[in-house]
Amino acid sequence: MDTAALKKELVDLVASANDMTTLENVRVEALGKKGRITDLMKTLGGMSPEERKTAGAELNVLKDEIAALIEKQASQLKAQEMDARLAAETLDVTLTTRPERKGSIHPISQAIDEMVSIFADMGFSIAEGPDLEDDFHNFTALNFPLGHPAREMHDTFYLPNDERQEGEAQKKLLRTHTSTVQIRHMLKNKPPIKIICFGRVYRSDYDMTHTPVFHQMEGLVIDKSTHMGHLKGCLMDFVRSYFEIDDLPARFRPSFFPFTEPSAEMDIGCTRKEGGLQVGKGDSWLEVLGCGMVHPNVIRNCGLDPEEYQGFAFGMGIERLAMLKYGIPDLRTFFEADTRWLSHYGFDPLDRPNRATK
Ligand code: 2NM
Repeated sequence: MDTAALKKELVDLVASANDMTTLENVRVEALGKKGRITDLMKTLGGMSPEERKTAGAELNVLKDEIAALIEKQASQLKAQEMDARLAAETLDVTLTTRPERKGSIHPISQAIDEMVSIFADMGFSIAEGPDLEDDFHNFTALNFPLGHPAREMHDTFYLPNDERQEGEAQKKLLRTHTSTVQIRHMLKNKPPIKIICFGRVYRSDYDMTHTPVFHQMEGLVIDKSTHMGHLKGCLMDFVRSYFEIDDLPARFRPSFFPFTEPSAEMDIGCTRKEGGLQVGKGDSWLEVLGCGMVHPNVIRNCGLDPEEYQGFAFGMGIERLAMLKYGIPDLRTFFEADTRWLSHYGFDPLDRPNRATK
């Protein structure tokens, strides 16, 4: 039995195993159930007691030596694998932003971020709802009676008729305003309610100042004694904060919406010269939003008692407010996804939404 030759052979095999799979194969070949050393162990039975003693001792030493070598080789291979992984997965956190990356925040997203920041500070939460709506949530619950001309005024996109539809209230449509979100919120939550919502709205209308899709922001406050003074204070604070002008003048003009009574439109001060427009104290007025005290019928339609609860709501077009703040002249460019427009009017992703500093 030439254990010296076998040892040399096995030591070379272990040393040349450059990955864990090969090393495991070497281990099986040397020490496995049918391995080289194991096979020799099995011959011990046929030996004389004298021979068996020396050969057995030699084989045991060889077995331990090879096992130790495999162990050592395995830990070296694991260390090598880890070094290679660490090298491959290195992340240089000192790298600056890459100039070839031209992504920017769309002005609509920027305006929404700024609005969220302002209303969050006033204690509002964000509510959400579906774009695909039904007649009940878009019109009926909002006090638009059946056959009311205001339904047609909205240039609604209706979905093709569906035989599963049971009646008018289930008629599917694309929401014409985000007030649907407030209706859903009131149906599911108890006052006090203090929410804002943002989203796409759809109206079949296309000209210089109208696109079939645009974005709205709406707010709703409902409690036992919420009144018009709260509405005025909240919206004054909002426009001054949003336009970052502490003494921005504002006025409320009577208006009409089916879902509010009384209803009003809010104007802010501005100056117009040579076709241009500047927001701030001036000789002219500019309409920025609609608002009012939620109609008792709407409160009742949402399962609340109008004798107990009342509140105010408001709504505005986000494109319009973004155009005014960021000096964007043409509404339709918002939807063209022109990369030159985006890099000109877009915002740095690393900017925080800017806020008026008091
Ligand atoms: C506006 C103007 C006035 C409004 C009303 C409601 C609801 F669901 F509470 F009745 N949500 N939004 C509202 C009121 C919207 O947009 C010009």
